[in-house]
Amino acid sequence: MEQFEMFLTEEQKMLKEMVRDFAEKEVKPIAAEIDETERFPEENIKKMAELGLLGITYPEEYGGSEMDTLSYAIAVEELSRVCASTGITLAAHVSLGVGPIYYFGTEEQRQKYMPKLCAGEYLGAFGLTEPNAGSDAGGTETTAVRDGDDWIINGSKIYCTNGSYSGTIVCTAVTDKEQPPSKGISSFIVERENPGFSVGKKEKKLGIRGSDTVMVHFTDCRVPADAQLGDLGGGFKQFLQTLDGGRISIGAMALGIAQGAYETAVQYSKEREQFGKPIATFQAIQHKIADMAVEIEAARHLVYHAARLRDAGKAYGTYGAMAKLHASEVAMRVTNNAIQVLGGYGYIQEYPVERMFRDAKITTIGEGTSEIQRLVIARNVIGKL
Ligand code: COS
Repeated sequence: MEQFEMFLTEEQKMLKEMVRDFAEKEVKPIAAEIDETERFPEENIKKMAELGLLGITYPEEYGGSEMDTLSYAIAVEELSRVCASTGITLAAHVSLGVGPIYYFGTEEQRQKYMPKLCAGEYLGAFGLTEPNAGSDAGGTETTAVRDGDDWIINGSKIYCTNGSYSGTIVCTAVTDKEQPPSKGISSFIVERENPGFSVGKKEKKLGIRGSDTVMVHFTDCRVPADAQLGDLGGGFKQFLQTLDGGRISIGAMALGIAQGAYETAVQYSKEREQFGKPIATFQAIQHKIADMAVEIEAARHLVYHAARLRDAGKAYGTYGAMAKLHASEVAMRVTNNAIQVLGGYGYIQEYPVERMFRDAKITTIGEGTSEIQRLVIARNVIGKL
């Protein structure tokens, strides 16, 4: 059924095979346990670094693997097929933790941080969302005030993925409150050793329970002038650009979750017998499986298309939003139907579909809710009125 593979390059096929192998051997066996115990799988982060996944899209000169966006999407898809917690950990690191440093950093900042981030010595995180600034991320209340050669940051960020384990957190803060958000917010690279930085409450979540989601606090957090990332006042556009790319990886995560649930449902339907024959022989089940297959293929086309647009240097923001919107909603429907195919067995932890159902939900929320994706798409389709 995996006919899309014929359009992958040899390098992309090899990458897919390598990540599938790693996911099956090292990630799948612990997926249920890290969900149950809410344990962050540090051991697998190290292994992903060894496989070159933590710097997958970044140049070799900074320790990266210099692969394309589609390869990255495939890696996140393959991990999420068995464990979405691991998929999102990689996506948050690559797109949100490392991306801003590579795309907006100076050569010195790249040299200082990227090799460590690509090698897994540091995990990367991103601090954007605040208690009062979610979809309206321009409502940022964290501030950064200049003090001699330093910046003093005050505020808190919530839902920070990888926050407890990160070496660096790229955070946004208001540097000029007289300006509108698009000119008054700046970005900073905060290191976990910077005085005044602390990790707060760990969230208890519906899904992706093996991923690390914490509050982080900046209390008179002192960072040097060269921690400022990109132009002063350029933080708002930086994070919108960062999210444009990140949304492709959340689409890939949703796609992987849907694929995993679908495969489980197909296999089960062939093995489970009721009324004297496999339930896969019943049209009621066949139609569910057909719908899942079509929706997953459509989602895959959108996700891969957005990735290919990015790789071709074309505008991809709208397609990234479409890919995330569609794939995340497909993940919800497919995991729901997969549970239905498995019946009572789907509802209990003996099979992975109940975990996948819970994990899917975050993909309709993180890196912009489905409502924000529709807003972004509509603005691009309709244009300014
Ligand atoms: N990339 C770069 N710049 C962008 C951009 C993009 N994708 N989209 C908009 N901009 C620019 C605009 O051109 C505008 O620039 P000027 O002020 O120079 O004209 C500026 O950014 C402000 O844009 P806009 O007026 O459209 O901002 P709004 O506040 O109306 O809306 C939305 C922005 C709602 C789209 C944005 O806040 C958003 O995506 N929110 C969701 C945030 C999110 O995903 N949070 C979850 C984070 S999980 S880590």
